Amino acid sequence: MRRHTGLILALDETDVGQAMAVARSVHDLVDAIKINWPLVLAGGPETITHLSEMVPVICDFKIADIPNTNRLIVEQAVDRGASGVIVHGFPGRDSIQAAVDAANDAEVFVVTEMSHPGGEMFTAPAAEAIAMLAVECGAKGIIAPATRPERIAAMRRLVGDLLILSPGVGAQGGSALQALRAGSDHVIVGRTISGADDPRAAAEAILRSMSD
Ligand code: NUP
Repeated sequence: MRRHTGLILALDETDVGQAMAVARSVHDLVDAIKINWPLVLAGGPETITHLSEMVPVICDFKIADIPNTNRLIVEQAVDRGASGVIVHGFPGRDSIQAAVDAANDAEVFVVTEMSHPGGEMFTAPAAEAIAMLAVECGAKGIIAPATRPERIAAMRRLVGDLLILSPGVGAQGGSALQALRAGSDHVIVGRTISGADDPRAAAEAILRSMSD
């Protein structure tokens, strides 16, 4: 994924026509579109392929299984056109390594600490160890919470030049600018764009806020 604007759209829609309309309206403003189970379950795995013809697609399947199953999931996502996948870090070194090895040229991003309040229960205490595993396994980057910019800064000190992608902007209360200032490379924004009456105008407003 090239950094063009620093913005990634999270397309959490189950109306496939609406999802494609939002994607078409903002694809030139974003570095990638991140899709998750709701859209893939609604539209089928071919949704990955259709979107990937327009823009780089990151499959946020939060893959969290034994190494062999991780490998199979990553291979399917990449074969269908994903340029990146998101995996959980808590299943441990061998599971992360299997995903990185299966991805070949596609990029693997490892969830460290989740952005929602519950993320403080189990993911936050393990985040530093997971971030180090992401580095050691050769992942392209990590996911760290825009809702807690001080945690982005802490992760940045550990992961060097790995990419940091930060969800939690807007609907979850985080600020894109604060996430970038704390060390994020890309912010991930979903409902604030996809739920807006004018998604393109909403994306442009976030981009303006990022360049303040
Ligand atoms: O810790 C995480 N928090 C999070 O919100 C890890 C994620 N991958 N996400 C995803 O980012 C979440 O599944 C959703 O797709 C997106 C945030 O969307 P929104 O809160 O901006 O609508």
